[in-house]
Amino acid sequence: MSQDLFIAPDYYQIDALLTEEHLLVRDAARSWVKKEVSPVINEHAQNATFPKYLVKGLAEIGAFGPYIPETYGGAGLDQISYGLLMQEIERGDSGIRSTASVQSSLVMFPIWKYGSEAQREKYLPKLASGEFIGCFGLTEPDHGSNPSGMTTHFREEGDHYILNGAKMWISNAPFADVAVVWAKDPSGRIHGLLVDRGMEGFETPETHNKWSLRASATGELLFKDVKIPKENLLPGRSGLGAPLSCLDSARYGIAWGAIGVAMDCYDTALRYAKERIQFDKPIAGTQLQQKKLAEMITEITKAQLLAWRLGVLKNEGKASSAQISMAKRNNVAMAAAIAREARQVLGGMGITGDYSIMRHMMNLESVITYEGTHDIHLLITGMDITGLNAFK
Ligand code: TGC
Ligand code: FAD
Repeated sequence: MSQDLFIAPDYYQIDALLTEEHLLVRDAARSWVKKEVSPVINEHAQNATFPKYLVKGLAEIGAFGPYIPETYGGAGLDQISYGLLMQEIERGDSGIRSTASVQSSLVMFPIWKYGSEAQREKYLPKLASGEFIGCFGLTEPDHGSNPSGMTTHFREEGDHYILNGAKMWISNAPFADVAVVWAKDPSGRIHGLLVDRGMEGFETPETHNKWSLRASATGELLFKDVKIPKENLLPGRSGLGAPLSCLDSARYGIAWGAIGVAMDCYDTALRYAKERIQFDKPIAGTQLQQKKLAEMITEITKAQLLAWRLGVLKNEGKASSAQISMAKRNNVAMAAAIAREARQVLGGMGITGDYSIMRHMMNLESVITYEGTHDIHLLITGMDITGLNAFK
């Protein structure tokens, strides 16, 4: 990939709304991405390999459990710092951000919120340091948007539970040390179980042949009569609301992450348009390219303000699930539209791995689908404003 010359746009001086701590956290992540992610990411995406050696650095910048208390190894930061971290990491690559958001919001968060003290002490410090990698198993082959229909189930047998079923499309699955798995008890109630790698009957085959999120490892979780010690059940909450509350946290992070992608695409397109000469002048001097660039910075600015305000509400404990859905949906669609326009600004060069845009564009096809599809988030907003459920 060509040298990472990224300069972050801040058209409405949003930096002035951030604290010194926010800026420190963000700038450290920004430098780390420039130094460690940008030089290697194209090769990993081309080869469909996850750069596992980046895990240590992710832990060092506080990307694993940013808002988990320091007593459990987390960074003890607020929600805006968490968002800024996701923004910077996703500016590098959505797949790397996936690893961080799964680890933080979908693995550490449920263990912290719904786990026993023994589970917190056993898992959280190792997850925070990157010694352990986790994954989150909700989606099944026949139940994606509708996880309440899941068929993965467990029953009691002596001092153990016996778990059977299958999960699909699971980020980090092929190498995760621990999986947070959502399964039904005999009464049909959903619970979270901690399934450790190496448990007999538990397999994690990798999913190949992806055109998107290629630098992230995706896999299945297969359970055949897996014996789960009773102390591995998350005791603090059951029902679908438990996994959905984890999704709220991850979706919030994605709302920020998508801004990182959009900023990267805009910045690349702006620089290219100023340098590329056609018809004896920079293409940035043409009205058509200015329209693209002006619309990009307008949409980025709107998304930045949405994310920042959501962060404030989240810090105050006032952000609703529906508000999070709106921001995830809007910001990912915004980034996808910008990636597509920015790719065109670069002409033929835009399709090469010398620039990040096409990789971002392909990654966003996953981001717009996972953590609730674009349609599902619209229906959540629709239900919130009308009080009427259009899912079923
Ligand atoms: P519904 O009847 O509406 O709700 C069931 C219970 O859950 C509560 N609830 C929530 N709680 C917390 N946070 C939320 N966002 C919640 N939404 C609903 C609700 O109050 C109710 O509680 P209770 O106590 O009354 O039982 O459930 P439903 O079956 O009608 O489904 C609603 C729907 C469609 C919105 C939900 O199923 C949904 O969000 N579907 C999308 C599935 C999804 O997002 N899957 C993501 C899988 S994980 C993933 O993609 C990780 S990718 C990670 C990466 O690599 O970055
Ligand atoms: P479906 O639910 O089958 O949806 C297909 C289409 O139908 C979509 O366009 C959808 O919007 C639409 N649709 C569905 N229901 C309705 C409705 N009621 N009204 C109108 N339209 C509707 N899951 C995990 O549990 N953990 C992970 O770590 C994880 N990582 C992922 C990584 C990647 C790369 C990908 C691609 C997915 C990942 N997922 C993960 C799964 C992801 O959350 C699901 O793909 C997503 O929730 C959609 O489910 P589905 O693919 O089964 O699509």
